Amino acid sequence: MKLYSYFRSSASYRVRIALNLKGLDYEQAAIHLVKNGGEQLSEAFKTLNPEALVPAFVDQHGGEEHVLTQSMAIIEYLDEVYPQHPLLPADPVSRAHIRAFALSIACEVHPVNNLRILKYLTKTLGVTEDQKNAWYRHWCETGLLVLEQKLQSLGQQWKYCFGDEPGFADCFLIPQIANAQRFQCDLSAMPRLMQINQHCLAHPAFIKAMPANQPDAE
Ligand SMILES: N[C@@H](CCC(=O)N[C@@H](CS)C(=O)NCC(=O)O)C(=O)O
Repeated sequence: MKLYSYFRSSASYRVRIALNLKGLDYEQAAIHLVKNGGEQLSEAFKTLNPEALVPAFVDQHGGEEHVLTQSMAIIEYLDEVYPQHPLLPADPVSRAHIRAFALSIACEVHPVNNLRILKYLTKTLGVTEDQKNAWYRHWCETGLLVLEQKLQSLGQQWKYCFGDEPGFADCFLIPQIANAQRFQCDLSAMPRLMQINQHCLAHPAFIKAMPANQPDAE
């Protein structure tokens, strides 16, 4: 199996965590999102993923090779095909809550702060660097604060988001926190998220998935 990724890409980071939690061996192909005008925009990469986004994931299943895209679809595929260390519980209500948590990151926080959006703000709309960073922090802090409140309202002292084993939600949360810290977001009102982050960053699957530990890290 092969993961097309960029060390700093949080969507790729989600998939790396899931692969590592399942103990799967995978090859990585680096797609540099900045160098060479953005390698995700190359014709070669767009034949794999016409959306020009990482990650893309290649795996053999049913005797054929498949190219999968969209981190959540890839992670759900991994969970369905490789049952070791299940990422989602069996109970439909818990699954819905956990997916909602992950979707808050994947659909509400991440897309408005993606590289191409930030580039459009500065290069096309003439927004300053400071204004761009304020935009980033606003959407990231707003989205993460809701997740902090959700977890606090559960009143649980689990080690990870939804239990004492890391799972689906943690695959999404940790990369978003890494991005938030890179953009110097204020996370002081999120003690529960920070506690989970600390636990995850001490776990071997997360350590192996960290941007700094990737072959293409700069
Ligand atoms: N919803 C997609 C998002 C993928 C995505 O936005 N990837 C970013 C890196 S985290 C990317 O490739 N950005 C390239 C660009 O903005 O040009 C997923 O979850 O896979």
